[in-house]
Amino acid sequence: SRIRSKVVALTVAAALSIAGAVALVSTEAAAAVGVENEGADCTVPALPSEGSLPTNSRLPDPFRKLDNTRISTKSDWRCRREEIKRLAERFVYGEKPGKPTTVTGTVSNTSIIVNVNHNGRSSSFSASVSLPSGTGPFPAVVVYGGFGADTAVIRAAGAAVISYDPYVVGREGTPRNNKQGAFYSIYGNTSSTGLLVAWGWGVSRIIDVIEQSGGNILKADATGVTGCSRFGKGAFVAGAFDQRIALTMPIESGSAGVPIFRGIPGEGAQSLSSAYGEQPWFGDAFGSFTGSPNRLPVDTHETVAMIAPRGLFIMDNPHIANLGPRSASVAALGGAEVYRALGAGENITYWSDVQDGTHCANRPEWRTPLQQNIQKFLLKTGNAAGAIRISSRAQGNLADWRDWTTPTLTDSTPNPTDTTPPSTPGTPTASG
Ligand code: MCU
Repeated sequence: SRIRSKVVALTVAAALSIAGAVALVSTEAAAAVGVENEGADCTVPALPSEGSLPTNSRLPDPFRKLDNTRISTKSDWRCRREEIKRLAERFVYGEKPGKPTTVTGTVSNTSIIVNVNHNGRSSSFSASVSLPSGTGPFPAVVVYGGFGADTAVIRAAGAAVISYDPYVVGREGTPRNNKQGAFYSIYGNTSSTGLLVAWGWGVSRIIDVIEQSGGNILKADATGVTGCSRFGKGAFVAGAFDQRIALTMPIESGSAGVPIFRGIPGEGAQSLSSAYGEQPWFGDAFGSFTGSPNRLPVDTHETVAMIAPRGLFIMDNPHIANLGPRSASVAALGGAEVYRALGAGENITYWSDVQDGTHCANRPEWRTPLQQNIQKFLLKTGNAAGAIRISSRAQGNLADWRDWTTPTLTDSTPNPTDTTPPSTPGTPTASG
């Protein structure tokens, strides 16, 4: 009987360790289930041709599908978002290719190395890592370039900082027909994709490497992105095009960033043709629209909406009209309607109520909301409500810009823990 109890004990121990191993495997699987683009499998009707686009001085209705019907459920949003993504790629930013055939690399306490192979071409780049104090694994914020973002507050809040040099992935100062950098080494120097998407592609490949790294140093499901000015444009677009990014934080992004394209001429912000010509930030196709933004079938309130329901903290400067802060507030208010319809109105913050007018200054007003956003979306320890704090110096009015209303989306997504059998079609229900 002593032997027997020992066998039982061993069996229990074995069963426990198998259960433990299974739990470990499924936890790892759960941490790696992030998908860059959840609507990749949606069937999208043919996009309108450039010549057929109507002129519309108001913001396009984010809830109206290409087939001209409006979505009615929250689960309809997934494929409507895909339509917006395709329109934004075709007419504004250029196409973001899917995950390359091979992505490998390493994560250490000090750096991330990314190696990409696709269609017989390869490229590599790296980014440096700076961990917060304490014990990992840590969430991380990818910080574009070296200015504007408050890296001390990010690390003090408990997230690592990944210092990312976007220029190694997409250089500035090149003509559109000879683009350079890791993205263009893979997809060609004449790719019509602009720098903002190329830079975002680099962030996506960093996340691929974090996912594959085993999660001992950095967590794969807790990545944020931020940057100021041209890197605010970049952070905004990166967050829109990768649904694994849990928190997007553009700072003072200006034209080609958050401000609605339709508002820029009236506000006197950097003109669209100036932004288009200054650097290949936009995709090449945007060149046909710099003088006629009213023909665009998408606007940036829908780039905001592509980020919904994920964390979004837009920081803006109301003191510099060149940055288009009024137009940026309209983009935030318009996009926030999609957040609200999805039941996630608390996940978006827009904050331009700041004193110092210096572009990309380190601002005390943003410290608390920055910390709260990191806690809520990256550490997952907080639940602070989002805030819309628009400076009275640069207050846009959404009502002037829309002719659509926000629908009440019914939630048709089945509750996975609900065991009641589905109702038979045609059977009347109590609610009628
Ligand atoms: C606001 O972002 C840009 C702006 O679009 C450019 O015209 C200017 O040259 O640079 C700004 C910037 O990136 O400043 C750091």
